[in-house]
Amino acid sequence: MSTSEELHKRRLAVVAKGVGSVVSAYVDHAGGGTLTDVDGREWIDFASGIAVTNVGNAAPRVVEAVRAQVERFTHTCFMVAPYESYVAVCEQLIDLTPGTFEKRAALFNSGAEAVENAVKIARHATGRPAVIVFDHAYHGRTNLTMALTAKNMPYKHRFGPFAPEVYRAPMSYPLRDGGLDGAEAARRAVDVIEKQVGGSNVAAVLIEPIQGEGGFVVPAPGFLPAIAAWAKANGAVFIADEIQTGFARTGRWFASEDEGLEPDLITTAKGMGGGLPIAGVVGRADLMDAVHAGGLGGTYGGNPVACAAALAAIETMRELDLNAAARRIESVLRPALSEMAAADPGIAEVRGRGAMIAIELVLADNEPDPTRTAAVSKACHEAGLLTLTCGTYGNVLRFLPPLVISDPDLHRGLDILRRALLT
Ligand code: PLZ
Repeated sequence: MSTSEELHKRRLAVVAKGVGSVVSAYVDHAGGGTLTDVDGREWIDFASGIAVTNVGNAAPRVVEAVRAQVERFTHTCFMVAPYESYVAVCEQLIDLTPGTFEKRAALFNSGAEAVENAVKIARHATGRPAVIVFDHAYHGRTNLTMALTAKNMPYKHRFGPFAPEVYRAPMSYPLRDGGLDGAEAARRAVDVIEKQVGGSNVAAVLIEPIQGEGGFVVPAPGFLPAIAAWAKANGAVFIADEIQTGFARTGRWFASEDEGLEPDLITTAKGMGGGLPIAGVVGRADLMDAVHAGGLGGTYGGNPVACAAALAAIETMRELDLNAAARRIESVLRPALSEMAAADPGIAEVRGRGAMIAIELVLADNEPDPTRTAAVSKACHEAGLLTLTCGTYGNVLRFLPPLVISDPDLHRGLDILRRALLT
């Protein structure tokens, strides 16, 4: 078998440079809270493939369901010849998302595709053009979702022109907005929307309840409900992008639940598929069903193998109570990180919820410290802990362990981080 070094050489000759990797160790197998590379080295996984393997890697139920499904049939295209598992995944989405109103769902392949479709649905249902997004938002890499995403490098640089009718409002970012409370931050955003766009032009307000790539930004309490109330009062569709926060990651099925939100539409992906590519849009039946037959779809959307994996992943989340597991992970991570922050003036904040926790690294006066962030992350990698960075300023270290990670692995990871912060 090839070593990581050999594989990396082969890769450099054939894989486009635009596709990066956080580490250059090549994976051989993975399970629970660890990855093992082809050189036999074990890594503690604080990344979950970017918040995907909530049920762990190669989760037994998922493996079995996928195996059984590929033996029956791999693909018929739901738009050609439908099958039960697609319907069953939609039933689960409707059951698990907040809101007791009548709902419908549709399945896609990726988060970006789900976001694109949520916007299509909102525009079609309202007959309006404008989409409101927020500072630091991340919604994907396709043309429309690049427009919706805030950060230029690496996501948008020289990839324009971007889709029109996308407007950006200020986010509630307690560490960096002068301490506005939720209501004040919402007023500031609404003022921008009303003055620069006009409420009656707005098809949708799209927001991550806790921002992911943008820096694990948790808006001040009251911000999200106020924005949702404004959308409702103005006939705009409130879309929660729960692609990163969804499926038990934050200790609830969806992060929207924490503030009692009932979004009109929710986009889901990542954790729902247990590692297989599947995404969904779920929400109000009147909006979803406004679109004419044939208006939504795609060759692979809700592929039967991915649907089987999703059903097995959801069953695993219920069976192992992974919402409780995410809260337990927070109860280990948060105090340990807070202790590190108390001893280290370079850690401005510990924030997040459940198993979606981050630290923001700064210099004096809260100036972002991306250099140290990259160095700490690299030191973690060298010691065998897989961590990710994020944030508009590249100065946030985020922790996204699989929800089935063991306590010893969590503590081993924290020990590595503690040492890395000293480098
Ligand atoms: N919305 C909130 O977090 C994906 C992207 C990593 P896709 N986040 C990881 C990268 O550098 O490409 C994401 C998200 C939120 C949408 C998406 C997009 O989901 O499945 O990557 O298309």
